[in-house]
Amino acid sequence: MKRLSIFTLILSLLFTACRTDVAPPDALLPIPNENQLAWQEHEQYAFIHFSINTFTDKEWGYGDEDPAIFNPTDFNAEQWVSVISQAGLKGLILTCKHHDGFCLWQSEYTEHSVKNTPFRNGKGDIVKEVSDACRKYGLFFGVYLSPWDRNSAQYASPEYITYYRNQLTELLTNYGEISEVWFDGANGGDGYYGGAREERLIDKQTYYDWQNTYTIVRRLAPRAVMFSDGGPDVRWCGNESGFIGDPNWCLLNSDTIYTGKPGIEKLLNHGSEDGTAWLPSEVDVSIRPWSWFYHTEGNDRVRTPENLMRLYLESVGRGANLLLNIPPDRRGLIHESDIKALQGWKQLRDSIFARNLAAGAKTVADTERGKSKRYAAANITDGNKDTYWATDDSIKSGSMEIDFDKAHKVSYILIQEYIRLGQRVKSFDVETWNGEAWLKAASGTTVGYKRILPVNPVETSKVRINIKDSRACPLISNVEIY
Ligand code: FUL
Repeated sequence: MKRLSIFTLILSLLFTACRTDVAPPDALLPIPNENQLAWQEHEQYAFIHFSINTFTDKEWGYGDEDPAIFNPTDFNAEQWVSVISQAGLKGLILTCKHHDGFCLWQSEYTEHSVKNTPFRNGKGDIVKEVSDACRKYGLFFGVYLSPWDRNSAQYASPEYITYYRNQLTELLTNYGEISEVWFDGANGGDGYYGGAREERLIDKQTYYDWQNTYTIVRRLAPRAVMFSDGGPDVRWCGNESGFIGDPNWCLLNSDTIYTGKPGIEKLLNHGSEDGTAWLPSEVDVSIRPWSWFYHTEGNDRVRTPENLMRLYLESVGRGANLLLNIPPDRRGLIHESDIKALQGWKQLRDSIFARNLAAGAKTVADTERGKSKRYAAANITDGNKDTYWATDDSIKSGSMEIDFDKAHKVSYILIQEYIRLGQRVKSFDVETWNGEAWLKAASGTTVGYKRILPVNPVETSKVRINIKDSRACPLISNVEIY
């Protein structure tokens, strides 16, 4: 009898130690949908500004440009896509129509397009060649269709909205899967407008009737995310200089936000902790500072690999995605200076992130949800994004210690939250072990999908991550140390 009860006690202790039946935390609303989750994993990708402006040296065409000047004699979509793919970028968004109204495809609804150019004797279709090349190289493809059209005689009238939707429909039906649709916030002003040459202002809040346009996108491209200043799926970061704020909440109260609303830059840059919509941010910035289109004089002002690395850390490294603009030149090729910068940046990333010291390291935490193995600290170093460390519902802080045994130089700490159940962490810090004591190495506010913190390079064998405050019990799915 006595032996039996000791046996039962040991069994029950063992059972408690390896419990796997503890219920997962409830989702903390708002949470991302599947499209937003897939989008977040794209992390960095290319923006391509290529159009009539490439041939006029302008940034914003007036809309009266003669299509005949569009003549990229060496155009090669595969060159673009292979350069982009070798730089480790996951996809490409193309300016199918910029503000000047010139279309890179054979739109049925206008003559202001590649139809009337010497390019491929007027039979060419840049959208087709680029989207085909993307598929061949395994990149996703997205479209930019400027809502503002300085060529169209109909702009500012209700008929233009039909025109815009017809063009969007062409792009979403004829070019395979579209992963992102980009709605620009620059709208209304002077232009050619079919010869009227006047100023046309629109009511940014009502003119486009965006909700009905969104419905078209949902129907024709069900897996695409839509970007604009305030979503509906991805929000602007509030600047064109290449950084998202710290904190960066993927949450926003988007009801009162509309594209082009003045004074919302700071809000977009940080999001809001109490936001009711899941609206992650995309950082759009050009590899050629201050120009979206190619200009010869920009050839020696392309960003350096180190500068691109900074952009990366201040976007992807703060839980946003990076949309890096790379404008092809008049030949129709990505210029050698941009290629060099992209290659240098890729090499930098490869050397920094070459060896993850946390992979398989001994990992413990001071608290684990229900003392269950299912939420153990080891989940943050197991390389599986679907497992995570969690605390009990009532606990909003906790420390994870990662011991990689031998001392190594540590320069970067990468942390990821399990955002499927909502963004939680509000504040954290990182310490390194000097053999006798823990020394603070860095601190931050939000984590979100991904946080990469540079630390002053230090020799250490152990790193401790302290979650200091969280909107609800913190859920950490991955930690990497470089
Ligand atoms: C802005 C536009 O006006 C620029 O020309 C560029 O396309 C940039 C990405 O968005 O609003």
